[in-house]
Amino acid sequence: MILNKWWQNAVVYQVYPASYQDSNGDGIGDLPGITKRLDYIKKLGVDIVWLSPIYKSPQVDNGYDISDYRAINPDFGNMEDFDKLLSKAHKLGLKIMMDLVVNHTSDEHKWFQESRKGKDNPYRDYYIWRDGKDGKAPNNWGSFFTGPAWKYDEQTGQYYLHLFAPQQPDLNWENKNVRHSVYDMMNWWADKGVDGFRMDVINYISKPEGLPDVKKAPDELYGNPEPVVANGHRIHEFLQEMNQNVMSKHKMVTVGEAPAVTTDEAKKYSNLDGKELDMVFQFEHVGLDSNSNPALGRWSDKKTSLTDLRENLTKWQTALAGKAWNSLYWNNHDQPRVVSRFGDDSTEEKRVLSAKMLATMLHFQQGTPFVFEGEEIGMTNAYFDKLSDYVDLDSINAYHQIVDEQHLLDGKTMLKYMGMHSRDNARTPMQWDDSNNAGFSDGTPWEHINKQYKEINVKKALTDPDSIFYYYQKIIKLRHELPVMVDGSYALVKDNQNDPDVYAYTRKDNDTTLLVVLNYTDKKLKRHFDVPEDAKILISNYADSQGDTLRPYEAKVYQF
Ligand code: ISL
Ligand code: CA
Repeated sequence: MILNKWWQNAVVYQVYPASYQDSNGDGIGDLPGITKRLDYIKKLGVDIVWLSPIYKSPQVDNGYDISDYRAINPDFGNMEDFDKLLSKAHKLGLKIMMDLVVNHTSDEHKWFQESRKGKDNPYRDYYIWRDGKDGKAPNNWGSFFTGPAWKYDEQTGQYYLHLFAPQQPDLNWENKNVRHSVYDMMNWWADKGVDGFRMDVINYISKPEGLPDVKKAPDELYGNPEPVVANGHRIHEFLQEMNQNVMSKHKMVTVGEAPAVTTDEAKKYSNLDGKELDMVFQFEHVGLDSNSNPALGRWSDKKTSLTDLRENLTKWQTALAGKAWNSLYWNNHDQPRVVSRFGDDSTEEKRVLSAKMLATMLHFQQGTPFVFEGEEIGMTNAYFDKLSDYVDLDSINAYHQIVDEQHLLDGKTMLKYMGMHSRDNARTPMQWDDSNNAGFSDGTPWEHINKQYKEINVKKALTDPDSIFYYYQKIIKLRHELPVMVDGSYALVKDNQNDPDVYAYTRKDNDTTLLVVLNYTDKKLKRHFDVPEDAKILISNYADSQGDTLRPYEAKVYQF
């Protein structure tokens, strides 16, 4: 296996700029705030900081709607603030990974402003315009944020495609000028010194020929275009072209967000030959708790079983081994908090134990781990109880469609599901201390602070040697020091591979074996594993090992 890439033993930390640290009291996190907190990030021990979008944007989708790729959103600061952030990060030995959102732009981007002016405008073909069919949209696709994926534009009497919000028109990647405009912009950032890109829904950029109708489930108002827009027929050609024009010219790391990616596709995207991307974010393990009714999508209160989770993680570990490189993640700005989702936040003790158990499960696998801000202190879901607490357009739209329009669920049930799956769960401001607004801002935060900030915050975590923070710090350090965590082969422990409660796997290279044992439940269990007498416990969330007895959420890693 080829293990010669600088990012293969790296750990990435994701910052959601609006929610990290406000420096000027306007209630919105900003670049000077992040710069101030870089020492904290360094202390955690990570290598790379991924910044969610900081570009100029009307913020309809919190920056995933970009109106100028070469300017900073004024709420976050200016280019000078960015340069300071970058240079301080580099001084500390941290790399900066930018978010690249090029499946779509904002409708306020100058390309779109031009494009909508007329059919013969030079930018017309930068976007996907079509005539209607019998007075209706060109096809039956629905937007991922509810409603149709097409918007009629009176000025020219045509519809444009928007897979996300109407203010996020899709770029037309069939157009060579679009592609090269994107490559130029990427090179511009790389020349400035950024170290990589996380590419938003990058596997959606090649749309199918003819934009055909798609199947629709009985309760669905529109068809889900994902099966035909994900991994489209020209996607590998586009990424290879991007690689030749951009990635091959700089030392950088790339990770592509790739919903609906299979392991076979992932082997092409993130092949070790380096012709396309370095890694992709797959979505299968965070889709196991989706609703069985496609019209309800991810809105459900299903708890993922260990059996399903283990089967899926194992599939990715096995399929990509020696061929491609995995990303490893529980959390990001779109996903609920891991400790509330796969763990247990019902008591303080269980929260801490299960957060560490889940960190162990993920970080000992092969791939590059991603930690989302607040995960390292075990931040929980926000558990908002009224609709007016939510700010994310995706959650609010979904509520209106499912409850008010389609009457598929009553309001109470939908709010319960939102408490478990809304993207707002990840986006509440970072909890720095127990002072007003959790030390995030002197003003009124743009999004409510999680009510638990007095118990769960950075200040408290840093004073407690047994905190989740120090557990993450230790695990990250181990990845840098122990080659087997990076290169070791993964295998399930045979006798235990169908155990509904305990997950046990090994990582092995020529010199070392690690045995990872994880109790996924809050019960005391007995399990026997054969380990040599001189095996040592490398890390555990309990102070001692009781051999075959596994206490609630116990995680331990034997080294021999
Ligand atoms: O958020 C989701 C459900 O958890 C996904 O369907 C999400 O919309 C999808 O993963 C794409 O996400 C990315 O692109 C979106 C943006 O809203 C997300 O924040 C971003 O991560 C459109 O740019
Ligand atoms: Ca601010």
